[in-house]
Amino acid sequence: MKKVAVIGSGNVGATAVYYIAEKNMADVVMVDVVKGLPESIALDFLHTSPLRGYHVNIVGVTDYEAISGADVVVLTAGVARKPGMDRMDLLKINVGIAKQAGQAIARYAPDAVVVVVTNPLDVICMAVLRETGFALKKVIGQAGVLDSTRFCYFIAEALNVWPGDVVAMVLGGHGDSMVPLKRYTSVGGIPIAELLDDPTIEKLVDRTRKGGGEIVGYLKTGSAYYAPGASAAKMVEAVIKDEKRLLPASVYLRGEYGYNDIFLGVPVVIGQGGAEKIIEAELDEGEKAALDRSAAAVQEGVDLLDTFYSPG
Ligand code: A3D
Repeated sequence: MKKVAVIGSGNVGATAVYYIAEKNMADVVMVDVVKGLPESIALDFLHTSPLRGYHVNIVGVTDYEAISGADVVVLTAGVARKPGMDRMDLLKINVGIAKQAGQAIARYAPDAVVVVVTNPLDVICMAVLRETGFALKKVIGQAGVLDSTRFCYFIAEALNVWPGDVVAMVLGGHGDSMVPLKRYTSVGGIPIAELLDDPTIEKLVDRTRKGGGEIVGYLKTGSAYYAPGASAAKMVEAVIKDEKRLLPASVYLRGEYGYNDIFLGVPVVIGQGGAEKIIEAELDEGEKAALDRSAAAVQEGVDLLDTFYSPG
């Protein structure tokens, strides 16, 4: 059995573990700073295994040492976005958490691939990369899988078709500046431009950009976790099973798409090595301009990171 460590046993962390267990993907170690929380959730999952037929081991701990030898580490520890709170407001708190987690990952799970979920996503990826000192392809941010599944769902709803038949690609930073690419979005292989008119597509694009905020608006005291947990689990599965899935994910760019020294959502092939290959899809002028705006928004966060955080 492979081993997955999930740091943060809150809503997203626990939901990711749920999907990992349901698919018998790997043994799981859940870590949290709140004593009793990971222990109780792990036990609850184990009680469920006879009912659901999974046979992975799940333990909950408050000691990072237990992540030793993990093949994949999922970082969900952090503070969730509250209404009125910008993603960047979370930066200071969550960078501190990412720093602690990054040091523990480097120490106890030096061969792991890290799937980052904690917000502000693209900036926390940078903090984790700096703190672990890992190879670039080993730190991958989960955002594009979630943003794409939301776009897919909205398209399926508009067309009244099977959601699994919609394939979408959402690039850029995880925020309002994300770039849903309608040219690379299709239903059963048919480009959406042939199925929906432009104003309708624009409405769905807009709803996708605000997808996280729509849920925060309802929940008031937290943010989405079923789709985020499932998205993280999908990336874990791609690594654990060396699936070579072509998914949008936030990776460190060195010249790809014209950007340097920044994490940004682009199409990548994910396998046991992590983000094994970055795919450079051709973008038209409008798409590139939108991606430029998104990269600039992420860069603002990285600049902020640099003002109060130094690696080491
Ligand atoms: P929540 O339910 O509050 O869980 C966070 C957990 O982290 C809590 O149980 C905390 O006790 C724990 N924690 C805090 N500090 C540490 C630490 N140092 N070590 C270990 N555990 C710690 O939040 P959530 O699960 O809803 O969200 C978790 C993070 O994911 C937040 O930053 C969200 O903004 C982010 N998120 C990102 C996406 C993306 O698509 C990128 C989607 C949804 C949530």
